[in-house]
Amino acid sequence: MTLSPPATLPTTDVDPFSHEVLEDPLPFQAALRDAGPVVHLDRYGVYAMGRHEHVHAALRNWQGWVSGAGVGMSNWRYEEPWRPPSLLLETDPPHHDAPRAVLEPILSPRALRRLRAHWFADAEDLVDALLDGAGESVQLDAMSALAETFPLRVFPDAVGLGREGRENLLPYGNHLFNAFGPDNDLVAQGAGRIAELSAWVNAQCAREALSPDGFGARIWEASDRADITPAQAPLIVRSLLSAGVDTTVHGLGAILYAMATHPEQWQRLRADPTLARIAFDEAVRWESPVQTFFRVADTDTVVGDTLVPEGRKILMFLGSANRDPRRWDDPDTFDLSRDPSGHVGFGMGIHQCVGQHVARLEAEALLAALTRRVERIELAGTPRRHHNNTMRAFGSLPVRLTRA
Ligand code: OVM
Repeated sequence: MTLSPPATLPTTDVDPFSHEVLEDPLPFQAALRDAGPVVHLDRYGVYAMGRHEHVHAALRNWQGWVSGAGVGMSNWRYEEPWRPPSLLLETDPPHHDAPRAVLEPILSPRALRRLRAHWFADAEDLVDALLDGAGESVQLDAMSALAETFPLRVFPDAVGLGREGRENLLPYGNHLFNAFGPDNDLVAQGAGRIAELSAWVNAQCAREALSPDGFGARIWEASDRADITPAQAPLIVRSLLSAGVDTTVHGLGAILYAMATHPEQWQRLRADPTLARIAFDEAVRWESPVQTFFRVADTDTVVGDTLVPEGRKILMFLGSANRDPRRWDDPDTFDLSRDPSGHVGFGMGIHQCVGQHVARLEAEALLAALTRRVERIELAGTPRRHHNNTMRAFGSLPVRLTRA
């Protein structure tokens, strides 16, 4: 028996990284899913997957869909990476496994227990300060006042960073996530400062730059045990600074937007704050702060009736899989009654977000403080999207908080 050649290859000339699609990616993603399991993006000469079934399976198949040639559009078989590759995100087994095994216990729920009480208290202080002196209600930008402020208050301290230069973290991450996409205007916007920002980030990864009690120091201790080499340690610290800030900012933005637009779900959460974890995962499914990552076909691979040739890039639409009506009832509805597990907003398989417990703890702490003190959270203006080649994000989220 022979494999039949590809019978169909649906194509599109729509640019998923255009400002029009970044402003509202849902119509494009619906068309992508309906076109078939694999679609060719003519504009870039890459393939794409948008259905949950196929994205989920491909993310679990690390042998067939590899990360070592980069998980952005640039194919490192032919192009130089713009920075030294991540030892976690942009590698395959066996190289991937030691860094992953070192980082996983450092960010495990058990290891985070010592941070829990501090982070809950920090969230209460932040929310108190916002409501303090205000009357019955206060109007603010939930992105700058909450979604950015809270992670920047707790996460750099937990890593063990010094106090200088923390304002570099968000612009560095924003450019990094743009750089996974095509070389478009968004990448050009960040290019001017990236040398300076990278130099700062790289300097913070040195052992001497890190406090002795943070995640960074734990990574360096793994090199003392020879679980990783001393050359690997700073790159693993860099992963924390790369993946740990913008993602949680926009994850918190997602849950705050969900709550501001679903008052009945907010009351449900206030009545039962133990729903905070489900609420955050449902927000990650619904908004998918990380929208996409690429893989490369390790060998000629047939998906559905389409052949993806060996060595070619394929774009996994996490956000589309998380809104696929073939997998989810009423996928566009934000609903605390659903079981969001199985969403691919944190990825899936061996690369699945190693920091997800950190993100969940941040969300839990902030939601606990807000549910206790805030009776109503409502939009007080039109939210403004922030366009990024990889992230679904808000630039501003005007809300009114009414005291409990
Ligand atoms: C890394 C890295 C950077 C960006 C994202 C990411 C979502 C990882 O440097 O390891 O995972």
